[in-house]
This record gives sequence, structure tokens and C-alpha cells, in this order.
Amino acid sequence: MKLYEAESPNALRVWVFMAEKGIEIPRVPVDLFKGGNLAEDYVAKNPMGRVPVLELDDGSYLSESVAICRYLEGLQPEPNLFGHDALEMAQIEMWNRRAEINFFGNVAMAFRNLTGIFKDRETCVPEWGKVAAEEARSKLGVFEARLGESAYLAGDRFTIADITLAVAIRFAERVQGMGNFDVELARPHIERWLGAVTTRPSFVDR
Ligand SMILES: N[C@@H](CCC(=O)N[C@@H](CS)C(=O)NCC(=O)O)C(=O)O
Repeated sequence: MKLYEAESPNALRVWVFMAEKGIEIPRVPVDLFKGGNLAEDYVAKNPMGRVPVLELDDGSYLSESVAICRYLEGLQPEPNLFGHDALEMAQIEMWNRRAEINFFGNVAMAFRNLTGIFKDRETCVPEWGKVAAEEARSKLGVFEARLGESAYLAGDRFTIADITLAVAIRFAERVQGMGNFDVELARPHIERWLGAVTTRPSFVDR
């Protein structure tokens, strides 16, 4: 197997996931800024033209960070990050999707539309960016409330849902102030949880 990747939040989700499981595979850097992900041979691997992409040993490809993580969990079930029984699996999926759709997705939309970072390849609408930033800011309250009552996002242990939210918050911290991107992130329960998650060996130095 090999992983096509870049220094980017979605590739980071897969790196952290692999580090949690102790999985090491060769990595192939893709230059997003030079449009390496839009080249014909790359789009043949992932028609969405995004990183990460996992190439399997039979020459087929998987994309979408969570799908890649699910596949790796199937190959190496422990430590479990997607849930053991029907209820836990559903709770983890629920929180992962909430984090991805309501926070990460809005942060990404705000970043892309406010900074125009990929204006060579997509239309940027600053008003859309402002609305997305506001949406991300307001949804953060849901995660703050949840982390006030739960040690980790989906329950009492670390899972893929924590990886998604922590990577998204790290991303939002990094782009704070760029192109008027402004999402006030400081929340006491999130701070406590983020400290626990980002000091795990899988996150350190990434
Ligand atoms: N839903 C996809 C999103 C992938 C994605 O948006 N990747 C970004 C980097 S974090 C990318 O490749 N951006 C390059 C571009 O938009 O041209 C996933 O979970 O993998």
C-alpha cells in the first residue's frame, strides 16, 4: 500500500489514525499548490482530485479520509477507533459526522472562500466564507457542551471522532486571521479535551 498525501488536514486525519495503530506505509507527496492533485494521472486515482488517496497492493485506490481509516481498521482492528458494538459504532459515527459536517466542513469552506487559496481552480465567494465561519463558530458550542459532560467526543474513550474534531480545530487555529478568517475557538471544555488529544504520541510533532 501507499498513501498519496500533502501537508493538509485530511491527510493529517489519516496520519494520526495510522499512528494510533502503529501502521507505517510509504507516502507519496502531492503538491496541491502546483495542482498535482488536478493532473490527469492523479484524477484517475481519485475523481474528486483531493488528498489523501490510498493505493492498495492490487493497484486499486481508496479515497475519502474516513473510508481509508475504515479500511485500515478492518485490516488492523486494534486499537479500536470505530466502535465495538452496534450502539457504540453508531455513536462514534454520529459524532464524527457532526464534527465533519458541522465544524470541519464549515471551517474548510470559510478558509477556501475567505482566503481564495484555490482561486485558480474554484470560484471564491467571500460572503459564503463569512456565513461558513459564523456557522462553524456557532456549532462549536455543541461540541463545548458535549465535552463538558463527556471525556471524549463519542464517549469515555478516544475514537476517530476525536481525530476529526481535533484536526479541524488545529486547522482553524492555524488559519486564524488569514483572509479575515475568524472563528473564536477558546472554550474551557474544548481546551481540556484538546490538551488530552493533541498530547497523544499520534498527534505530537504533526
Ligand atoms: N472529503 C475528503 C476531503 C479531501 C480534501 O478536501 N482534501 C484537501 C486537503 S485537506 C485537498 O486535497 N485540497 C486540494 C484542492 O482542493 O485542490 C476527505 O475526507 O478526504
